[in-house]
Amino acid sequence: MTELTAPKSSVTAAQFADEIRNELKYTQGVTPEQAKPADVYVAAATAVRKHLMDSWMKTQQDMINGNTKAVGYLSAEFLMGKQLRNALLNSGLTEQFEAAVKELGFDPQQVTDAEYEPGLGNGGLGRLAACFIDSLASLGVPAFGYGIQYRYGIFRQEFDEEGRQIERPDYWLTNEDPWGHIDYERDQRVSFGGEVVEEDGKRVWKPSWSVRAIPVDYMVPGYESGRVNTLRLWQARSYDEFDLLTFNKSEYLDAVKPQVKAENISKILYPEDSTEVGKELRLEQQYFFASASIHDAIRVFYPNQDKPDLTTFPDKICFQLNDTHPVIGIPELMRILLDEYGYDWDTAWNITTKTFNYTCHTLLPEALEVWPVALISKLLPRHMEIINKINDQFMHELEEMTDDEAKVERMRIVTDGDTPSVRMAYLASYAGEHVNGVAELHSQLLKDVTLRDFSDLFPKKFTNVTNGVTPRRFMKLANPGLSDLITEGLGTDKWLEDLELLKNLEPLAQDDEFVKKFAQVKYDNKIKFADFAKREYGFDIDSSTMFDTMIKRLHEYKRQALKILEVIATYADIKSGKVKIEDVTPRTVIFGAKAAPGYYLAKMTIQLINNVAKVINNDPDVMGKLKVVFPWNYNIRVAQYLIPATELDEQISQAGKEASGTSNMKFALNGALTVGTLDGANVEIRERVGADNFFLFGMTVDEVEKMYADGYDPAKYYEADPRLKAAIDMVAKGTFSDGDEDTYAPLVSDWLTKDWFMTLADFTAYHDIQSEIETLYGDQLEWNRKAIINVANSGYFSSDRSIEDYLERVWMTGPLK
Ligand code: GLS
Repeated sequence: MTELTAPKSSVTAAQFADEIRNELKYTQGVTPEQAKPADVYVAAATAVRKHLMDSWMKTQQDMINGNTKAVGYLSAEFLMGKQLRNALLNSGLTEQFEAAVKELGFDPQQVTDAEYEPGLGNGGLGRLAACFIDSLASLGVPAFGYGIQYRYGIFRQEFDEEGRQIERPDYWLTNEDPWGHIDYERDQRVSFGGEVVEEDGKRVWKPSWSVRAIPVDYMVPGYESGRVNTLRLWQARSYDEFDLLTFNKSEYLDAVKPQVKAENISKILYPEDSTEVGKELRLEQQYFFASASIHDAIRVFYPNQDKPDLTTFPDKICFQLNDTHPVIGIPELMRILLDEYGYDWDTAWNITTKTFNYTCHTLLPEALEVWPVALISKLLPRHMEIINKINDQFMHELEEMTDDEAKVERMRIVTDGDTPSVRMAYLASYAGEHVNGVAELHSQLLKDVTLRDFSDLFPKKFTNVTNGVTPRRFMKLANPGLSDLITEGLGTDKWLEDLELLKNLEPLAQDDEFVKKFAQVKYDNKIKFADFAKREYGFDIDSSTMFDTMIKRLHEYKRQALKILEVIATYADIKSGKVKIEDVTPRTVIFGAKAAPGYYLAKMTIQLINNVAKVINNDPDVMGKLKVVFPWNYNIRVAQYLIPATELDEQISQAGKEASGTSNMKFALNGALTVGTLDGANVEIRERVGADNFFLFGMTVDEVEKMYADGYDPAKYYEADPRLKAAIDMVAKGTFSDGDEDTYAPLVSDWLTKDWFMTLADFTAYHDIQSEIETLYGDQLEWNRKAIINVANSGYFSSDRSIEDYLERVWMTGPLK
């Protein structure tokens, strides 16, 4: 239907087939006849990488020689997804790949399926980092992503017979990783422990152990920009592989202890999302990648210089702290400047405060990291001294600025008390040049509540950058049908670089022919998802039902419980005859969610959803009308099938808890309608697509606050709404646990006595909006018109726009000249 959107590479399909043959022979040592799809995948990936090599090297050269400040995006997570399709798209080799692989006798789908998806992130925060580095490269901005190459990513989720979540290790690196280039020559030493001593009037850190940080480089090709940036992920290795002395004493296991200790640092991604994990190893990880990355930036920008003039450092690069995880980089840069390069405190402070910016990604107080002073002192004693000095300086400044002693006390970076601790968000808010939230509402709440004292005293620091998503992966790759239709409708494919062009689709929402084509694309995507779900999970899904989807980490504040209680109540309505079966809009309710392994209620909710699915899906009374499916191990690949197929998107968190959300943007761009609360970026989506094209329900932030203040009693809501009561009673009485009343007792008790996120209080409103949804769904032309209006007005949510906002409001830099 359309021409290729990627730049045409001059390579022909036949040449590309030869390149693949060559790689098969010289890299894998197999003939095309012996090759498996996985071999062809590795060969194709290696070939694509070679195509990108010149641009990659040139981008690095231009960055070092040029006068454009670079961005270092420091993030503990990069949830990249599969790379091959994206690299092909951005290097203009998609068609050649398809033809070459077929010529070699393989199915392109099987070849791309052979790629194992790395799971180096938990959810939205890690995926955002991946979208941002795609946009930085696409806009031609010189940038590094800096993070950790975890040996094990987020756990692989399975469900057992009882529907419980089982966590299995994710051995992604035991498969070939053709994208990562390990660079032993550009390693860094990262040290820990020991003590600080006074030598010649100077504080000198004598660490007790060190690890070797080895960079693994991933190319990040921009879309149609000719630029290829770098994602540099650090791997921890030991300097002392082996202690021969211990070995010779026959203490074999002890002999490898130092190696194990060092390599543990990059072993595993903490499977937590928006929750505090106060683990020593986690602090080691944070320091490990922050320290290696800062040293690396100095190496890159001051090559072969013993005594570089680091007062120019903030002109070369600025670091974005993606949440509090890399904030230990602040005292680390201070230490490097003071101890390694001999700058005085004021000069070092001046450089440091011009270098860092901080993005906060949460509103949950427990997710703002706080490290005990004792732990930092043990692992990083010199850093603790520096943090104390920063705190003292800050307290002095505050005393000059305000007479409000209580406020000064509240703002301490290093707290007193039983367990003196360092508040990393406060350290970042003081030392960072800018602080931003990730959606309008979130940034406002940061200023009004979470970081209020800071915003009062340093109002200029605070800004907002609303999140975004890359249209390349989440539209072009995930939804080729819609992409082609958009290109046809707009008469150009430039929208992939300038997503606001989607606005021009709006008039087409009144063109019935276009609306029907749009509906057909959606239907095709539903069939594609149903096929995928059958193939991979064995689910039977009826593509003529409404696809109603909730995908996100399982967390109480996100309120999967609200959705499943509504499903149960609907089931009860049908069973009791209260609702006539012929009046029910057939729905397939689809969940995707991992729960943190230690999060008891979240895991119980997963179990409940699975067992509700079991009961409902096997009940002939509701067959064809209501179905629940829960594909396990939700990841980016599943998302790329599911989002384009979804008609109704659930964004139903308690108002004031979801910082932004980014799946809401992906859904709107792929033509789903949202049912949601006024939370995170939902607010901005609704503003843009229009109140008539968004199903709003539930309490606002102010109403929630008032209810907390007045005292919230969930039992009142249980008593007041018979549907809610019936649903909870079914759970309590064992309908979904073979009659056992204990299975979900903790969940039921939490709902009835605590319900911190007010699921029960919003239940009735949530149900009421469902009838509106069903009425509209009954008129498919109208429904799809509204879906098109959603697509047309969501161009703002491109991560290209987010990056442009960062360039203007935070980084003060731009594309390479
Ligand atoms: C998160 C927030 O919970 C999301 O609302 C947000 O969209 C995302 C990216 O800004 O960051 N914070 C977090 O710790 N995990 C997230 O997904």
